[in-house]
Amino acid sequence: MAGVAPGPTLTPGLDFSGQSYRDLAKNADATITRAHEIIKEKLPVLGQLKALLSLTFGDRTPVFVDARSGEAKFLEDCSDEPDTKVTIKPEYIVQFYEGKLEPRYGIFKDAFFHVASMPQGNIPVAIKFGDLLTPFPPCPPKKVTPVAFPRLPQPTEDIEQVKRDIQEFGYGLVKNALTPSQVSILKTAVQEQAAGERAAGVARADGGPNGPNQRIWTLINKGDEFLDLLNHPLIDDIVPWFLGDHALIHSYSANIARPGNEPMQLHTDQIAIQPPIRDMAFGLNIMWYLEDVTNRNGGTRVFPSSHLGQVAPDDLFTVDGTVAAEGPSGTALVFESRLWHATGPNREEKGERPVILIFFMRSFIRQQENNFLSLRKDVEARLSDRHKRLLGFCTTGALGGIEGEVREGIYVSRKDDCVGRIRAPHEG
Ligand SMILES: O=C(O)CCC(=O)C(=O)O
Ligand SMILES: [Fe+2]
Repeated sequence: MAGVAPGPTLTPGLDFSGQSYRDLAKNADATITRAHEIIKEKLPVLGQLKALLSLTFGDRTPVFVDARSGEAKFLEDCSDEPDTKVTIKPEYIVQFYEGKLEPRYGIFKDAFFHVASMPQGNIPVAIKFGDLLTPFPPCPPKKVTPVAFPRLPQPTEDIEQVKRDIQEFGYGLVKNALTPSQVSILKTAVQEQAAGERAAGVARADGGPNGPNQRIWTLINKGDEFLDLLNHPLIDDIVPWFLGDHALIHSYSANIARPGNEPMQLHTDQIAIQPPIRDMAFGLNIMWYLEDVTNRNGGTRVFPSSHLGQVAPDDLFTVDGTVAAEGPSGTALVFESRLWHATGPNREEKGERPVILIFFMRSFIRQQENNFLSLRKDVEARLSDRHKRLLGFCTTGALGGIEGEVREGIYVSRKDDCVGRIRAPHEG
């Protein structure tokens, strides 16, 4: 358990604090030394950075990769102002090198919680640095032009065409997945919930410093409309086809993109999968359009066909070269989890782009939203077997049982009397 100290000893005699396999302080030094060695080994390719980069490991003074001209140099000291400053755990450098960590995830994941570790200056240089350390550096996705993509997916009611589009482009659009009256019911539910959460001070905002966008998480708890949407036959048609049996809801949210937002950081929905396996898709997102979704009002920006191969953008903070997945209200955008995409910028003066996202992952992946802990008891009492399966309250393939249950298809719920400590004298 990297970085988590042992808890207090509860049982006299079972204190392991005197035993150790490594000296943690020495280990940290050894990792930094290894990171330095890796960087030195990679200097011939790091020349491509064409920049001065500083690297700070924990509380150490920074070291530098000077790639401003010719072959890069490793410097312990440099008085010039770096183009890019990166604060990073040395083990990430080792993991990049071993192909165990995707550089985009590695470079930004800690910054999510500790702003101080956000790279500063020219951020694409930071990403490129990580890529150049990896065994298989990715290629940038193809930019959308009429020559590069003479055809792109269009909304269609032909589900077989949608499946072909998902395979070829990483996404497809199901036209009229919702009727106008279904759209109206769901849109009212989303908009009223959004207003309610704002009024109650529990709203989740993003999309730039002013947070114009609003995300409504854990829709399972937030109204019968959202329980009903899980009965949609598109789910039956497309999710098992793509993810095999027993896929689970990874997250169930609504996202409202409002004017003045900044586009989301480009990402794939499986960037947290480590090691970064890209020859398999782990998830599938179904996004239900509750409004006409356009290039101007925040339509999801995608790099078509970027789900295939070692592909990743150099710059996560521009949507140049992407295309918006446009469709009339009632459309369902179905996209697989390796596709590079982002919520688009809403450049309208007024109006909003509300959508619902049901994100499914294969049955063995830990869910983004912890349904077991977040599901309201009153909602749980009303769930159908189908809901329970989708949320992970049913055993599949020996997973998800309680008290050793491995039979297939057993519904489980929290038991307040699981077998605990019962000791009897041992005979024989
Ligand atoms: O709202 C959107 O357009 C996309 C949201 C998204 O990418 C996500 O939830 O992962
Ligand atoms: Fe996403």
